[in-house]
Amino acid sequence: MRSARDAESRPRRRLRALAALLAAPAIFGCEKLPDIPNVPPVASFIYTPVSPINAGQTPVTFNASASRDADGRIDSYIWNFGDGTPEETGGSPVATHVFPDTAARCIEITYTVLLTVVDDKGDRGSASQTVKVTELPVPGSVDCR
Ligand SMILES: [Ca+2]
Repeated sequence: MRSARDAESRPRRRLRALAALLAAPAIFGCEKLPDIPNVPPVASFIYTPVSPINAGQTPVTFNASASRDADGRIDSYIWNFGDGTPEETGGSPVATHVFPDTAARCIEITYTVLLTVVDDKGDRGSASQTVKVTELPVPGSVDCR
């Protein structure tokens, strides 16, 4: 008697399991969490010295340590010094740069330095600052007069 009942209920149990399986996507489909969007990094930097910066002479240290990524980390720092030199990419937040000595004399040239930081998800953030570079007088001459 017992075995007969078992035999009868087995297909019914299978049917119930199948129904649950088919219903599962409908029940859990709407509960599937959406992908959490990445928070892009925020770029920030300082540089020293600020003045005087002499063309072809003064090494300027740029420090992007204040850059942040709220939900991850910054993998690379891309520096565009705005003076025609190639972009510099590195994993360190600190870069040193000497602005080129151009043919110009006795003037101040303003360059725009652009920093782009890339986080561990490949998203980017940028910040820029202007840097004033002094073109010195012709070598040998005392001043610009
Ligand atoms: Ca991020």
